[in-house]
Amino acid sequence: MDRLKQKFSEKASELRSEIKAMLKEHGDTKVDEVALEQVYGGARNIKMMVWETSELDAVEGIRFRGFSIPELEDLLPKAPGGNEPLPEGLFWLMLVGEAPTEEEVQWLSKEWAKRSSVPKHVFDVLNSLPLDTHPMTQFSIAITAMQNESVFARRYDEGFGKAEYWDATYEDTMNLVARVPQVAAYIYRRSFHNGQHIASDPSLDWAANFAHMLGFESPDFKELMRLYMTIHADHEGGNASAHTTHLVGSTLSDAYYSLAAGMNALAGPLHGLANQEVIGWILEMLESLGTQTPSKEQIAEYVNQTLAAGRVVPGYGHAVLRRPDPRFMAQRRFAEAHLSESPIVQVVWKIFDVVPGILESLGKVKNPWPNVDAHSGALLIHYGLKEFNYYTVLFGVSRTLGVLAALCWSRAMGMPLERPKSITTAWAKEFLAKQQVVA
Ligand code: CMX
Repeated sequence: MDRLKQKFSEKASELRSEIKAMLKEHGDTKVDEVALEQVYGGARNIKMMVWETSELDAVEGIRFRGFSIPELEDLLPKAPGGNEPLPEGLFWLMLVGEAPTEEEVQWLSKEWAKRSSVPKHVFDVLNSLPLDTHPMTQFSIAITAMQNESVFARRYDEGFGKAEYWDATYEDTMNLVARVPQVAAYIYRRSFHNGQHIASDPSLDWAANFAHMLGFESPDFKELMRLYMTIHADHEGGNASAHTTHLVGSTLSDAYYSLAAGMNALAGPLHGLANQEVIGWILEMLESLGTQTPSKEQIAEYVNQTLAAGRVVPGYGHAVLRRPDPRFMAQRRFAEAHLSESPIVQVVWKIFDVVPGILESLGKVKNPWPNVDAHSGALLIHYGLKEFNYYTVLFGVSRTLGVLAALCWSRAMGMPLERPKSITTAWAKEFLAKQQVVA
């Protein structure tokens, strides 16, 4: 058993016993009440699942195993000479709840490099798709195409027992995390660089190797990828990509099917696709205004036109957060350190000055502040990654870390099939009528 698996196994066995004892004593304790508007309103805020790897606070933002993003920036090991946390470190932290040492992170980089070979048929499947197939469609298909390699599915067919589910899921997770950068880079080079692919360099860390395979060699871009891959990885369990992965996984679909499903959820414009929408919207704005350096008044006018057309302002608002997203602020700090003079970054900062006031004045937007997607595109454009319909794949590569670490926990805890109750409107009316009779 490898060292991370061993550690995970020990932690999981401890927590399993704790949960068993807790449920035995307090299993019938109420932790929530549900109002009708929550049932009709996208299940906001209903506590109905367990997600060990991270927790979202509406005001403070995301905490990974209790650590905020600024804290992670201090806590997690960096690449030699680098300042940004290595995503390997975050994965380790999410999986076992302890920050790894430099040596453990190096071990993990090597372990993923060892497991990173993608079966040839996956590239054949990708090559059979029209070149203009959306990169997220290609990504989802490629993940599903790898499913024939699932250790979980094979061992399930062989008839293995429940107690071993987590072990096979760990193997699938490690293999998938190791492979998704290669798959994602292949999609990028085939779609936008005439199929001129770049071989992996296993001597690099996971994010730097991804940057290298995409075709970006500057040390700053590699640093950006380390930060990007860290901050997009997890956002507790209720967001659409995480929850979808969890739901599909709860049927004992393996990690490949579960991740592909989660990626299909990420591809929606109200979720991960917003990162492509943001930059598309900014570029449309600049073209429509006929300037690369719009004034705040011009931006405000364009925002009002967007709203008047019945569209949302992409990159702003959030179902849970009620302050500027710390993931936005982390990217802003990166931009201040590396590219504060970039014209497109300046535009993003001016939008940040203008949009919250306008959204607030509508009186209905619960969170007028920027989310993670408001900044990322400007950073990528600056470094030359301009094909913005690819951006959600970057988000997806990172999100793989969080949702699969969480799937390992769901398997280790023996989480059951997820099956909440739905109602009809007729049931709601009848229920309300009965309540009134009682009152
Ligand atoms: N622009 C315009 N209107 C907005 C808005 C925005 N950025 N954010 C919310 N609103 C509107 C909603 O559309 C809703 O309007 P209606 O009542 O007319 O339907 C109203 O304000 C209330 O919505 P809310 O409770 O504040 O927000 P929700 O929890 O329903 O939705 C989200 C959250 C993210 C879908 C929404 O803020 C949005 O559409 N934002 C733009 C898309 C975006 O950036 N998505 C990425 C989120 C991060 C991620 O998951 O990756």
